[in-house]
Amino acid sequence: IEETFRGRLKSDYSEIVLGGLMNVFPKIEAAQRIIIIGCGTSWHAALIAEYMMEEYARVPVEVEYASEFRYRKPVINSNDVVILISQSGETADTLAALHLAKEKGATVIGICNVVGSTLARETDAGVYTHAGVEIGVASTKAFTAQVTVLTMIALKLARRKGTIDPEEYKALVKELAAIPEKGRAILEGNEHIKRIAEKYYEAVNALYLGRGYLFPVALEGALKLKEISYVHAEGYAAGEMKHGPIALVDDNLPVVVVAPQDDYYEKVVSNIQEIKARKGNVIAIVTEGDTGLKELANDVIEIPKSHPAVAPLLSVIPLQLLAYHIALLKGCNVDQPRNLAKSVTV
Ligand code: F1P
Repeated sequence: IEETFRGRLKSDYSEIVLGGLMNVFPKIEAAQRIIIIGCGTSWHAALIAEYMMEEYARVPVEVEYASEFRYRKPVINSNDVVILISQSGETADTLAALHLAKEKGATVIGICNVVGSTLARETDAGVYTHAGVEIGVASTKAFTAQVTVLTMIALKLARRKGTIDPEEYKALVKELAAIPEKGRAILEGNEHIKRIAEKYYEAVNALYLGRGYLFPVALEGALKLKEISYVHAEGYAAGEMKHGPIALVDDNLPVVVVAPQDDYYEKVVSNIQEIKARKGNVIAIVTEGDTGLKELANDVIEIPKSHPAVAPLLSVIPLQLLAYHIALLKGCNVDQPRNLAKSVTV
């Protein structure tokens, strides 16, 4: 987080971070549609961007798995802007999607972490996430950096299009600047998260739930657990629980619910009540000082209060730490999980 934000939020932060996009920004502004493509964690970052760009920049956004997009004969127009996200910049499916979009005349933009990677070289323009070297195979800080960059793009686009209230824009920029400090506060809760991991690491399944901007965070939390500790985990939009996953709930199932005090709070609390009524074990990610959920959930992890649109940047941190501690307790290699490669080049 430090690396991503260092010195970049002073003055007009977006001119500095998004410098590589300035030439294509008029095209982004004129786009009839933005298509955002990635794999795995990068796809989850794309989903958050969809929510944000549609809410604030009022532009239609589609999110696609690169592995589907490249094969499914999608409709691509020359006035589409296609944003490709990849930590490594070498993921084969993402590069194939890039080539397809380019062939159809769309403007192609890359967001990646590795300077000089194929994605960086072959896109029309792009942004480096500068998240430092990702040592572990499972993407973690790259996710935070991708979401940061996408948030900046969404806000800049909204500002230029005049679709965001100037006061809300200012408030969101401030919120973004406060993320590193709030992130540090969450990291200080590491020991507490470790103790929660000790309670649940023998579970064979886990469910992750979130709503709105925190639905993709639930997906990402589940993916991290799967990737590094080999526990079967599913992420769901909390409102979907009653359409299937609720059948899984019993006293053996840990359910991680991302439940800060936002507009969805009441609905999420009622989801938690439904889980508790079926004897599920709830680990809730809550806003600091939320005494109500402390009573209701089995365990809570507190995060500082934030604007809902930047909440993914904070709420993903305890989920990454939870997966990390569970993996260590199970004796897994957190940096080199079995069957996974840092760059999926085939
Ligand atoms: C995509 C990805 C990662 C995942 C793992 C396998 O990589 O699915 O999100 O954690 O490392 O590859 P990338 O295209 O973002 O480099």
